[in-house]
Formats: sequence, C-alpha cells, structure tokens
Amino acid sequence: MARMSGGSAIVRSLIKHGVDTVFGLPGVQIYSLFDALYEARDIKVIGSRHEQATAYMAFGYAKSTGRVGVYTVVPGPGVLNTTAALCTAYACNAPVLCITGQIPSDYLGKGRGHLHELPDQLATMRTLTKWAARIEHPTDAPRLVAEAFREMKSGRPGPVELEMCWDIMDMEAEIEMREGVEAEAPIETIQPDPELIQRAAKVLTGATKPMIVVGGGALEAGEEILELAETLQAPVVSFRSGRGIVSDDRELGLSIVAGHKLWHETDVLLGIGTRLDVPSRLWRHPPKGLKVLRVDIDPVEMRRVKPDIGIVADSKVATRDLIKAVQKHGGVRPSRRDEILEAKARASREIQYLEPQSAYLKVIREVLPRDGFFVEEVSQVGFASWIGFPVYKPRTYVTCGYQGTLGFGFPTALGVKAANPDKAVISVAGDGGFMFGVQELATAVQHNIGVVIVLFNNNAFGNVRRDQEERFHGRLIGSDLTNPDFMKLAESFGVSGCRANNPDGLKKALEEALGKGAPCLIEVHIEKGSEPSPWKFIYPKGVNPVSKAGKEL
Ligand SMILES: Cc1ncc(C[n+]2csc(CCOP(=O)(O)OP(=O)(O)O)c2C)c(N)n1
Ligand SMILES: [Mg+2]
Repeated sequence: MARMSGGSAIVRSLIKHGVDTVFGLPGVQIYSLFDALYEARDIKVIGSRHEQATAYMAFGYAKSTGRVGVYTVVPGPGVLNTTAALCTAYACNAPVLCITGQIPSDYLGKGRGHLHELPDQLATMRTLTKWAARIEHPTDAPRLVAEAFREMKSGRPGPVELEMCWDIMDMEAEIEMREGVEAEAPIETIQPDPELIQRAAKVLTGATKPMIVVGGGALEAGEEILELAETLQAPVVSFRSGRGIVSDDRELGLSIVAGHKLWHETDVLLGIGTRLDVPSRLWRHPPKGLKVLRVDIDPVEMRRVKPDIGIVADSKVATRDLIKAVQKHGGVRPSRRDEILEAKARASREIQYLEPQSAYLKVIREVLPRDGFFVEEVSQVGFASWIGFPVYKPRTYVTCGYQGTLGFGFPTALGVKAANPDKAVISVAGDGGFMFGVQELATAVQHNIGVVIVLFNNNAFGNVRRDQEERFHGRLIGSDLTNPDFMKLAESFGVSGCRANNPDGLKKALEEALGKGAPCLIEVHIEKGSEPSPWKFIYPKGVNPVSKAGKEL
C-alpha cells in the first residue's frame, strides 16, 4: 500500500502495464495525472499542439507496434478533439487507450455548466470505443486500468476510454498496486473448433482455384498464411490493413487489382482476419458456386458476411491448424505460378495509368528500407498506394482503413516514428490533408521526431475537385485551395524543407532527408487536375456501388 493521488494511481498502473510513452496535452482537470507523469521516469511524455494529434500519435504507435498506444487530454472539447482519431482506431482495431478527465464529481449529471462539461461524456465515449469506464475512486484505478488493457487486447482489439473526475484525480488514498493484467492471468487465445477446421480443410483441398483474403486481424499470422497459401497454391490478396502480411515480392502476395483478375474463377474464398469488404462490396458479383470460409476472432463478423464455414478463433492458431488438416487431406497441388504471375504483371501494367502517382510511389519504395514505415493519406498518391505501393512486412504500411480520415497521416506518422525511432518513416500527404495537422511540425521539432513528409501539392482538395469536374459538370465549389508558401512555413517551424519537381528529384531529396534523421518537408508540385482517378481499380464494377446495387456476397 502507498499513499498517492488518483492521477498517480493511473500513471503507476500504466507503468505496471509496460507503457513507455504517453501522448498528452494538459489542462486543469488532469494536472495531477501530469504531475505524476513528471515523476514517472519510465514514461516519455510527448505533447502536441492540438488534441487530435495526441490520439493520432497513439494510433500510429499502436498500429506500428501492436502495443497499446496511450494518450491523455482534458474532458469535453479536449476529448472531442480526438474523436476522428478514435473512430479511426476503432475502424482499424487499434489498441488505443484514451485517458481523460471529468468535471468535479459533485457536479456530474447536474447540467450546471462546469468547465468542459458535456451532457454525458461517458455515454458519448461509449459510442466511439470498444469499452469505456469512469474510475470513481483512486483505489479503483489499478483494477480499471487492468480491465482497460484486457479489453484492448482480448478478442477483437479496439480503443477504450477511461475517465476520472477532477476531484478524484487530486484525491489521495492508500492504494494497493496490481501487476499488469497479463502477469495476473494471460489473455486467452481463442482456439478454433477442430471439427470446423477439418470441414474447412476438406473444402480447401477440394478447391481448384482457392483464394485467400487477409486483413488487419491476420497481422501476426503472416508465416502461417504463407505456408497455407503455398500448400494450396492460393493467391493471398490484401488491400489496406492487411498489406505486408504476405510480402508483395512473394509470388503469392497480390494487390486487389491483381486479385480481381483471378476472382471470376475462384471457387473457394478463405478470409482470414478480414471483414471481406473487398470481395463482398468492392468486387461484388461473386463467381457462381463460390464457397466462403472465414477465420475471425469476432463472432459478429460471421453475421455480417455469412460464410459457409465460419471459424471463430485467433488467426495464427487457426491457420496453423488449417495447414495440418490440409496437409492430411490433400497432396501436392499443381503450381498456379503462371496464371498468378500473369495477373500480377497485368495489374502492374494497368496501374501505370496512374501517372504521376505511380512514378512517385516507385521512387519512394526504392528509397524506403524494407522495414521502413509508409503512412498513407486520403489523397491521390495515398489511394494509388493502396494498390501500387509494394509492402514487404506487416505493420509497415499504416492506413486509416475504412474511416478514410483526411488529415490522419502526418500526426499518425509522428506516433509511428516515436515508437520506432530507428526506422525510416515517410508520411505522404496532399496539401488539403496536411494542413489538418500542420501545426504538429512544431511537435516534430520540439521532440525531434524525424518523420519525412512528402507533400503532393495540387492546390486543391483534388479528389473532390475531380469529382466535381467529372460528375457535376465542372461546378467547382469548396475544392480549390489557396495555400501558404510551404517552404517558408517549414522554415518558420525550424523544419528543413525542399522542393522536388519530378520522381528523380524526389528520390534525391528523400535520400538526403532520410539520412538526416530530423523532420523534413519535401514539397512536390502537381499540376492541378492532372492526376487520373484511381477509382476504377478499386471499384472495378462501378465507382459508386451504393447507388448501383449489385449482387453481393
Ligand atoms: C475528415 C475528412 N473530411 C473530408 C473528407 C473528404 N475528402 C476526401 S478526399 C478530400 C480531398 C483531399 O485533398 P488533398 O489532401 O489535397 O489530397 P488530393 O486529393 O488533392 O491529393 C476530401 C476533402 C474526408 N475523407 N475526411
Ligand atoms: Mg490536394
């Protein structure tokens, strides 16, 4: 037992869970927590210039490492400023812990309008997270922090919130600390039903043209998935969160553009740790007689896209069991090398159409080490990267997933670099999205976070502008942008900046920037309206699948 404040009880509980970094922006309700962070030599605190960046940095930290990313902000407007990042963490199943304050406990529910009061903050946060709770007394902090970690790490991961009232943060009590939740009881690995494994293996060995689709739930199962794929001679298709699980330079690692070329002949689809959004919604029109098998840790997924056989289990364990069962049921299969390589070659030829995006991505890939991180963004080069940027290792491609959160990229990249200081981190951005978090250049300098930003400046919300050109007869509204001089801007923040006007220039600039290890802004000028649309590659059956109903899985 030791006497400490509520804020201190939270911080000491974080240390018990191995937290080494907290992203945070202080204010009066959470002073005690910050004061405890001052004491906590084991935790590095990284501040930001807007709360949204604390949460994006925690998201980048979590996605790039698989560990919990922690941020802390004031209640009300402070925590609301982080909600775009939180819904992104939710979309990407990222274990992000949001710790926020509350108005004084005596005022809760009275509606008297205390500083930063929301009508029902906990209810609001519950709609944005996997789990949320209020710590009502300092003595309850160790238990609830442990609970938060269990929630983030068990089953389908996701963000959680803990809040504590202002007076409880300051209140002192005798507190008994607990060990980290996993030291107390390991988090259970969900085992597959052996009967279903056997049935699925039978279907897989009976298939002539199986296909595997992987997503963010399979990030830890790469080796097993490659072995299963090789055994079955099945292409492994990934889109955003699943990139790099099977390296793109492996014969069986395919983008969705290459995968789609093999789709119409596929007779068995095996989804592992994926919502199956690509085959079910983007591709639609399933091949006749297609059998769908799924491995997912979340039983609810089986209700959303219904499989013929649904295995609710940890993807690594289930895939390992599938390999054994498949090897028992079937012999060596004929190689599909030629057809798969042809699909890949056709796909890479076709996406050359995306110029200049493809040429720029090519040089970024040449310069970025295999284990370097690429943080995409909702932009022309970002979209092209979904299908045209080779990824070699899981977690090295950081995406906002289905949330499509414009502006997530640069602040997320700061968190990626904070978590991986020895690795190269490149953040690509459009001029529109970059300006959502431009002030964090100050954060990069203050904490010496050496992210290299490649800013593709077309002086427009380019995607919107092109839609207005093509679909609204050029009635441009709200999509042209008047930008600052980005070089002067960088300079004023103390960030080195340079311009590159072609792929060769970008290559040189990147080599130099990555060598420095300091934050750097490279601006690439793009002629407004010059970038061709990527959407026909992503929605091969029509750009707007919502209005054109197709048969879905
Ligand atoms: C939070 C959020 N707000 C708005 C949008 C809508 N949106 C999608 S793309 C885009 C324009 C992006 O412009 P920019 O970052 O310059 O990239 P570009 O398309 O020009 O390459 C907008 C406004 C979004 N996806 N997310
Ligand atoms: Mg733009």
